Amino acid sequence: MKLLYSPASPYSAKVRMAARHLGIEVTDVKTDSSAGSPELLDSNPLGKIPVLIRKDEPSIYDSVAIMHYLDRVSGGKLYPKKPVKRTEAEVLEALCDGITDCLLVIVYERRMRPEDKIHQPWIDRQWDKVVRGLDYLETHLPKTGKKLHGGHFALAALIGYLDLRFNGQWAEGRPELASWPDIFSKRFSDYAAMKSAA
Ligand SMILES: N[C@@H](CCC(=O)N[C@@H](CS)C(=O)NCC(=O)O)C(=O)O
Repeated sequence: MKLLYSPASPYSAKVRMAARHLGIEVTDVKTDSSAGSPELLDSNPLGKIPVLIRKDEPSIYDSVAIMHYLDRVSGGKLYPKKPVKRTEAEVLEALCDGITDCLLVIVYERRMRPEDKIHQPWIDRQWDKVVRGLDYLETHLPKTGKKLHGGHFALAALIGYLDLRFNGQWAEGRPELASWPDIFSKRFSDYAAMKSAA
């Protein structure tokens, strides 16, 4: 299987870490989503990464569908079995991915628009969501024992992206969240190498 990804992409980091954790072999193919390569557009009409390309079978996107596929391939090792715990893990992933969505909206607003067209109230609205989400996480961190699940990888991907693009803007006043990567790294030693990077 091939994974179209980019080193900075937080959703790519989430699925790459999950695949590594599960021991599922995936060949990473660096892909610039803004270049709109035929391989990307043929495998995902949305032109977004990550995309998992399988031999003679349809490609899989988005990152949540890839996570659920990895869960099935691994025989159910990526999400808890008990329904209540599973829902908790899925909602944690949704929250972390949702915060990441807001961060990307901010990054794209600044990157894609000419300076005089950047709409600060829109950025502020997204940042308010980020602040509420991070404050919630500060007091509702998941138990991080031996068994990692999709929610942990989404949280790790989010923090990696915050460090990459919003360094110095999120950790202050959130000591639990800021130190969570140390706990996570003890359970997943490849974190430093696999989180979002420039
Ligand atoms: N909901 C999607 C979001 C994927 C996404 O937005 N990926 C970004 C890179 S991190 C992308 O490909 N952006 C290019 C674009 O939107 O055209 C997922 O979870 O996979």
